[in-house]
Amino acid sequence: MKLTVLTLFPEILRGFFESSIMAKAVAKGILEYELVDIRDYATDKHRKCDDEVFGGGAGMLMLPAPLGRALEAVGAREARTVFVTPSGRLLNQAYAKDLSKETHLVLVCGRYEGVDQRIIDEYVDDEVSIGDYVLSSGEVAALVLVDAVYRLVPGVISGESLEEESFSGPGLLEYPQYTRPAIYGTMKVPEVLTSGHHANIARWRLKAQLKKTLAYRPELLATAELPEEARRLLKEIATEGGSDEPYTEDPGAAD
Ligand code: 6GU
Repeated sequence: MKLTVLTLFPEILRGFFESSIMAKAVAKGILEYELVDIRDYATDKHRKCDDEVFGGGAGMLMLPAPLGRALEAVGAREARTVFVTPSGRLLNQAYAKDLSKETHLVLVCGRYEGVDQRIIDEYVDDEVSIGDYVLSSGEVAALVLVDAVYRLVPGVISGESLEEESFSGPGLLEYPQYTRPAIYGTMKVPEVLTSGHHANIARWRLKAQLKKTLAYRPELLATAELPEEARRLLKEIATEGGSDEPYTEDPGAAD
């Protein structure tokens, strides 16, 4: 996959693209990237890239001409082109998976109040937001999108790590995990996890996933593909009584 990011602040992105997993994927030839400074496509001596909004309103818009030239130069018409903006569709795992199948993905980072609509009409396939909150920097949102997408490109990370994580599998949040030491200060690792009893461990983990999902993301339970065992565990959790407290896992609850 080739990733092209158009931005007024390439230096915000550079460190991420040069960091470990990304750099390995690039070295392996799985990924290729280019960071394009939109300002390099401005033609006046001030390299102006923004102007006031027709019709009035606060803030500045990105000018169509420099951005249009940048998009032409990177071959955006032949690529999947995504504008990163708080007024786009919400990013989720399925959409990231979809983008990970592209051979050339072009991301446009918005700054100021946004970009001239004619650029969106002419070049942009999708407008994507990373969540219902406002960031001052579209580059930060673009990095989130890049990270969600590139790691799903085959060969970037191991398939096993991909399969076990939240939002693949049955659609539950991940269970808590522990490593050495088994006793840290006064806190003990749930005994079942050191028992070597694989069926009990699997049941404890599923129950912990259900509890955590109930506490933080109950709406996921409506669409999760749950094994039969999960239905029984949900009833068990219900009889144990709910709590309004922040999520805590009772060690050994499924013993
Ligand atoms: Cl894509 N950009 C900005 N500036 N803020 C956001 C966003 C994007 N997604 C959520 N908030």
